[in-house]
Amino acid sequence: KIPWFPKKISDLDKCNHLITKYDPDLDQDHPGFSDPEYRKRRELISAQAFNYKHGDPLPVVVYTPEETATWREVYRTLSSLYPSHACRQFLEALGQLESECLYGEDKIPQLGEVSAFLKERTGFQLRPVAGLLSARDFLASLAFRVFQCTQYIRHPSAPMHSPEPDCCHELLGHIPMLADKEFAQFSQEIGLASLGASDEDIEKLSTLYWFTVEFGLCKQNGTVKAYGAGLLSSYGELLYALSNEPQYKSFNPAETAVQPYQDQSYQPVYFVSESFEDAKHKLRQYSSTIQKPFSIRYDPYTCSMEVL
Ligand code: H2B
Ligand code: FE
Repeated sequence: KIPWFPKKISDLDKCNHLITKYDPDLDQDHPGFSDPEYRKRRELISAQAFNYKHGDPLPVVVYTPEETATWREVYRTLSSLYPSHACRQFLEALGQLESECLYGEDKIPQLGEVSAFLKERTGFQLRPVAGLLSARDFLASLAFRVFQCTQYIRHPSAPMHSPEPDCCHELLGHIPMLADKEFAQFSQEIGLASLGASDEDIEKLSTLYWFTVEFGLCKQNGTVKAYGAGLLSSYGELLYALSNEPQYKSFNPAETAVQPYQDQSYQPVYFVSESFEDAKHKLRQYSSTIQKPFSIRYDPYTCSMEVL
């Protein structure tokens, strides 16, 4: 039996299954667990995401001075590392976002503006999400060039670390990369491969996503740079990944898809791609080995899947 999957972009309204791991209401180790005010704030922002339907304007969050101060600290600290540690595509997009005044340390960018920026460049658009989504739902949205974005910010007691995705991770880690054409295509193809896939294949595609979109490294002019959002939004791990401590392997989907990963500490191994183009070709080859009783094509005119 083929698992249900979205056939048109508005079906993403049904891809809203959250995973409660790292939820500040349930996880005692979350830095916001014993802060009722923080949890109340999170609830308000979550409610906006829960009520969102495809086609609605993206919710605006009026951030407090304290939230903006957290953003400023994260932005400043990470920005100091980007010129030496981030890949060219990331630096280019971040430069554009800054020169268009969408990004800066004094204001947390609003999803609506950022979504319009991406749409012009790669056709990616954003939708708000209340927290960590199931891998199946998260990957399915990528197939439609939709990126699910959290809007709350991490707890002020731990500005340099968040156990779950937050707006610093999405805006600094993911958004600049999604403005690159090759990378956008790579992301969409992981999504397309996931539609109707078995649970085991979803697990493998999640692992691939983890070691590329979240923690990937790539070669550039003979040196290794970061393109993964988990790295580009974590000062500590960005330094670590590009130090001589961790092990490097070259990106090879069949091997990468079964590599055990860490979501509580730094990765034991990082995968290095030759280029996004090369990664995309290898991924395509890998996807064709996933057994499915149908084939699929995305029709960008109607934003729907053609199932053959
Ligand atoms: N949900 C959200 N909201 N953001 C993510 O970055 C994310 C997710 N990543 N769910 C997914 C899971 C990823 O870890 C893979 C696909 O499992
Ligand atoms: Fe992420």
